[in-house]
Amino acid sequence: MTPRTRLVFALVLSLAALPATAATKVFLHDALSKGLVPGGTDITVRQANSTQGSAKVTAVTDSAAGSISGQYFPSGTTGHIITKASGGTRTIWISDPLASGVTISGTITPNLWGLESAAQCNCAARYEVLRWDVRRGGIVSSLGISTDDGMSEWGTSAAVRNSPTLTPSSTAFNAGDRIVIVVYNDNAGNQGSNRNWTLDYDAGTGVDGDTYLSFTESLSFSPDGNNAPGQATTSELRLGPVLWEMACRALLGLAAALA
Ligand SMILES: [Ca+2]
Ligand SMILES: [Ca+2]
Repeated sequence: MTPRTRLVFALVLSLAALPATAATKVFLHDALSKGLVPGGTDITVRQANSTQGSAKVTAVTDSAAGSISGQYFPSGTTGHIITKASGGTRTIWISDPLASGVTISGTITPNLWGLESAAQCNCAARYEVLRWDVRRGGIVSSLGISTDDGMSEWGTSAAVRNSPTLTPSSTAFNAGDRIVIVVYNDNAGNQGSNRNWTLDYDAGTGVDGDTYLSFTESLSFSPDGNNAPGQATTSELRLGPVLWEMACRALLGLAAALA
């Protein structure tokens, strides 16, 4: 064996020794997240993690007539971000803090359960995945949003939708970062007015409401809690320049003494 062949052989062996990555289901729950997401109280932030739910709950979103596009976070346009109740508060999901750093780049597959109030609703959904940065204490980037008009219309009986999948922009998450999941209303054809559709979530395995996004990567989460960086108080902000000036003067004095 040449040294080069040995090197290739060793590389192949070391790659084979790496632990296999297992897909992770990130379930949507009804409980509110304990994490702080700046942006006011007009968006309810619910918990997401890899723990299976047990009892179905619902989020009901009113239809908006016509074609819906350009959904984005944190859109306040009626008929974009889904609501917990008809005409109610927008709701999104944020995961518990990631226990360790991970780069998310593999296919994200939805498993969303839902139904529409009437066939004339012509209602469907889109979803977006974003990164919440523990160092910044806020959402810093989007990994991508599922295709516009990409999901087939909900039926009037609850059923699951497993497409479209999302190919995320490869994004490095640090330990403590969180995965944000936003579900949007979308049209399937011309959305009819005065209808609504329901997302079922937080249920047990394989039943109506077993709603999650499946990530290619192996993800593990720390217990939830507010891990955002502390905010500087007004007095600290005022004291900052004074302390800086004192430090500069001390250094200048030291330099003068040493000269
Ligand atoms: Ca659309
Ligand atoms: Ca229809």
